[in-house]
Amino acid sequence: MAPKFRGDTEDWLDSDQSGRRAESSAGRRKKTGNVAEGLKPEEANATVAEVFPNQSRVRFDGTGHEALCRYRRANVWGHYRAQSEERLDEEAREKLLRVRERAPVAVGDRVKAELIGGPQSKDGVIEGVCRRRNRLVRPAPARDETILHVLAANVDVLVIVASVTAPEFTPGLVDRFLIAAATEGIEPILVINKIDLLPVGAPRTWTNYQALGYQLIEVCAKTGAGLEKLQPLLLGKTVVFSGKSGVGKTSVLRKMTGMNDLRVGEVSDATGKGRHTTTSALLLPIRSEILGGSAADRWIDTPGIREFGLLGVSLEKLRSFFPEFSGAGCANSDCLHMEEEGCAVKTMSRYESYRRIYQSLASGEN
Ligand SMILES: Nc1nc2c(ncn2[C@@H]2O[C@H](COP(=O)(O)OP(=O)(O)OP(=O)(O)O)[C@@H](O)[C@H]2O)c(=O)[nH]1
Ligand SMILES: [Mg+2]
Ligand SMILES: [Zn+2]
Repeated sequence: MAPKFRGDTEDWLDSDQSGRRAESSAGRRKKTGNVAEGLKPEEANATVAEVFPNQSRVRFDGTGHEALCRYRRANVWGHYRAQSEERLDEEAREKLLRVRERAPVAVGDRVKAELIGGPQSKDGVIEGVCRRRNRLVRPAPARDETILHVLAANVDVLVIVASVTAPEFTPGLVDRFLIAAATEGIEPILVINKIDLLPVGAPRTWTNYQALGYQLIEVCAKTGAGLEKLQPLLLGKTVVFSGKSGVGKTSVLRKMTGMNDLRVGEVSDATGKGRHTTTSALLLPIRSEILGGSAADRWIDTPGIREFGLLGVSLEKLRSFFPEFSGAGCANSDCLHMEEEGCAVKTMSRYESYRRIYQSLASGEN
């Protein structure tokens, strides 16, 4: 098994490339310019299925053959930072030029790969990467700088998984995911799992999302209840499952695909400490017959996260991600809903979430 990321951003660089780290950022920027365009979509022949420090596992179109690939550095180096940034405002773009992605590709990236040594070979080289349609990205705190952690690229649907209990439902992470999805043009679906653990008559604190117009589905991965509503929304699409650890992302995927070899968080050893949870984003190897012959082969499981920092969201823009606020009738249309007198938003259901995100953005924490 390939080694895991140690949090070192440029694990994937060979020594020649590492030498360039010393260059001024301006010099580096210039170097990235000429390869940032990437491949044309029709030049790609594979999708990145899993990313390791110095290589990635890719899955070839058509055959489904997989190979562990290193990077053709001249083509891949420098490409990775310049993607989907035109969507961001200038301040955010400037900031992005100063941070780097953890790896040159992400799960879901479309690439051109070549096998080394015959069609059955398990080794290859990534020759180039297509420009991304979008990406689900968060700043990941590293030693003394911020690096970007791209959870997945070229995503149609983000399934935000939360659970009734263990861990308990909290709106903070949900709202951050909703903002990230809106920023990148990804359709969000909120899935509340472990509905079997909801005591009779207990309040459903998540129903306000439905009232706000978000797609919300209550499910039970244990029995499969509710999954018949979820599955049709995901067929033929690139879907990322994200949420806190333990909410049941892998369990839901397992139940929907019948892939029982996917690892879920069961306590497995004698001391009760060993948990087999998802450790890296993974494009599931869904065989077409599993889902009735559809092309739904791009479902991505991700490891649980505790925090999701936002990129490219200014304080002024933040309120636009809470569209219900605009109908609240604040006296002042420029109201940021923080210190203003007569603000009408402060009693609304997502206000607390808004205030927290505003404060963390204002303090530079994303
Ligand atoms: N009661 C109940 N337990 C569930 C349900 N779905 C999942 N679980 C349990 O919740 C635990 C965590 O499930 P996972 O599927 O590993 O959760 P995950 O979100 O993939 O976690 P990470 O991989 O760590 O991010 C396991 O013990 C599951 O058996 C459910 O619908 N009901
Ligand atoms: Mg998991
Ligand atoms: Zn206000």
